[in-house]
Amino acid sequence: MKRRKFLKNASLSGIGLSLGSTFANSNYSTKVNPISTNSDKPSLPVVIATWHVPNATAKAMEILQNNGNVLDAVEQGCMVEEADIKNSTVGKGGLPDRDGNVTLDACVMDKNGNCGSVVYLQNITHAVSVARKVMEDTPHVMLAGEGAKQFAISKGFQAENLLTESSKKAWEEWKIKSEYKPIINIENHDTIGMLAMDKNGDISGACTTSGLAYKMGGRVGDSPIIGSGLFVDNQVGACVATGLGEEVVKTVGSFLVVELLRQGKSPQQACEEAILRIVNKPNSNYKNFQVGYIAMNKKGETGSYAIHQWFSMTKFQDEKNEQIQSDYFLKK
Ligand code: SD4
Repeated sequence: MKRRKFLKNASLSGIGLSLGSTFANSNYSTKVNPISTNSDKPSLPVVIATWHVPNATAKAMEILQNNGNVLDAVEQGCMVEEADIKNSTVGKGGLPDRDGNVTLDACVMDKNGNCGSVVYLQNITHAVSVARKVMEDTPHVMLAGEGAKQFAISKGFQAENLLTESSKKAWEEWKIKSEYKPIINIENHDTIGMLAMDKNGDISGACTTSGLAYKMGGRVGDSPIIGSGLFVDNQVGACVATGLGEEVVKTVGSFLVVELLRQGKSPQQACEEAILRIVNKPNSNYKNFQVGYIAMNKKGETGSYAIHQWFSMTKFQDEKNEQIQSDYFLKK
């Protein structure tokens, strides 16, 4: 089975840490994210997203090139992955918790600093769109569980079963041993976090995930937590995270990156410092988990950094929609 084969292929550190083996085993050419400099002024619009999601970035770019709204761009980009049942970490087809329930976390943040979020949402594929509705149509920032689901239904979202044949089979196989380890398992791509800047220089961001496979019932990760999984400050820049959410939450990662941008760090430097904040904690167990950040500053410069190899971002700019392998901390 694909997932099992993937785990078997895991080679990082010999500890079963599975990070983007697709990239490890493919002909994908290694291009480490360069540090942008002030001299080569990036052209706009620009879209970046965590992992290899060219269809998602293409959708977002299409909207921006047609002078669409930057929030529409990130929402609709993320919706591409939510609807893809082959993506086992987002929306329909996402791997369930240990009880077999698919529970989604998502958030959006716009150029005016408004935000909306849903946590522990069940039966609705487009969690990112529900998060946007929370932002736009309620006085709140965050809705959870049954309340979030009922709100979505009241807004016309269809309730459906998000557990596909294949995710059900994977869960049933997992149940045989029922071993939960805080491992980040990535097949083709993962949680999608997306940041975009339109041609006027305005930024929005979105993030959506089914969270960690076989998590405890009720578990919520970093992805829907404003400041942890995502933060946008249209004056300064934006950041979105992927990986072991608990570690991102403990360092309020995305907010940290944006504050480092505010201090004048480049997106690359800011992502690196936020990763160091995790690995330099006393007794950090960082060899056993992955965290990756992507960031963008107000000039449209971008950066990314992760703890382990094989994190990548997809970047669409200047007609080029390319996968850029991220630099990383743990070098042998
Ligand atoms: C979470 N950060 O729920 C998400 C999962 C993820 O790579 O990004 N996995 O913790």
